[in-house]
Amino acid sequence: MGCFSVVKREKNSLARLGRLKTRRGEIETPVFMPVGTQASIKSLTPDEVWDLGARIILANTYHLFLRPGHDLIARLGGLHRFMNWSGAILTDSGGFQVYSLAKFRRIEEEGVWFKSHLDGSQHFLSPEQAMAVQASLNSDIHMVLDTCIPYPLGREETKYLTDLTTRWAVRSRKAASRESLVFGIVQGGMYEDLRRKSAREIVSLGFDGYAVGGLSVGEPRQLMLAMLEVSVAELPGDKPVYLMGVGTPEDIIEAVMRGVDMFDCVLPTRNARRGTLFTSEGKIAIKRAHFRDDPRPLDENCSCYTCRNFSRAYLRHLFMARELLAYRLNTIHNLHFYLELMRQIRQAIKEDRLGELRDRFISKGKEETT
Ligand code: PRF
Ligand code: ZN
Repeated sequence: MGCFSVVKREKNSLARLGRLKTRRGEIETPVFMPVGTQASIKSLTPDEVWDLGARIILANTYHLFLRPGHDLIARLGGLHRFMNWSGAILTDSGGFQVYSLAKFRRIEEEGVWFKSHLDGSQHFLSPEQAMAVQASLNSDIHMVLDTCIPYPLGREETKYLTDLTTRWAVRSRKAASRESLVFGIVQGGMYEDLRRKSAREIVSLGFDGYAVGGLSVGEPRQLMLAMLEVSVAELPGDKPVYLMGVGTPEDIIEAVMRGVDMFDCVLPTRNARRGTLFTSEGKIAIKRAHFRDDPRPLDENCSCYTCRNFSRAYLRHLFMARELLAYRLNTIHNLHFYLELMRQIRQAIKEDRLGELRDRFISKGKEETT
């Protein structure tokens, strides 16, 4: 039965080392899932993503439902075959994207009406349909349809949307495909008691894993961590915990220390395309003039393809000239940085030294390096 086993718990925090079993292989946790919204990790081939060490990626139901359509992907053999990715795929349900992207949305008990951000066409997504779309895509981990609770939001509205998310989770559980893993999502906004209630009710439905949603939506970092703590405290210790859409390297370490096993975030890939690069000395804005004739690699301590082969001066030139290679080289580096961070986190858990790793990152994360 168990798709997840905890291999080791860190002595000084709630961090754990785990193994997540999916149909597409076993995944070591804590893990970072690169974001492949439209069935592509932007600018990279699946082989490149694999060679960077990624074994699970995230794709979006919302986007693939609208374009090219899940039926088309199903006819072509499912998402793995369509995009030629043989690792695992987790699909987000569309809940969050409807709220962040759609031009118009109306939430009803049955589901959510929305207008496509692409062409304004009107669609309806119910909890059952979100599961059916993910079954068509044939992803390995399906997320239930949830509601997105903006920050800030009053208690009454937050309670309504949180309870609706629970009612949708009941329906999703019934509609779930047998072959894939299905994760429930905890909401509750920024209210401790609603978070606890949400977590208890979602847990009572018995999912393969649990996501903490509705965080990193503009709230102060300390509040995010506090809400994460109360949510995780209600979750079973033997199931994977996934913090959706988070975050910076520092956020990831803090969340691992609070018991989180899985992460996804657009930060490494999106920042790469905007010329913001993560290094062991902090972040670099590659467009800055003082990199114009800098012969050094982006990061002296990085072993990625980009750092082994190119200077900051060349990367700055590519970026300023908007050469397509800039996006590729920057994405390779930033994803390598995140995947390497996760390897360091797993090693630190083995050695009970996660606190040391955090302290190193906190001093480096703040300022831009020169
Ligand atoms: N729900 C879903 N996807 C998400 C979120 C959520 O709350 C977030 C919030 N950080 C990111 N992605 N379904
Ligand atoms: Zn590098």
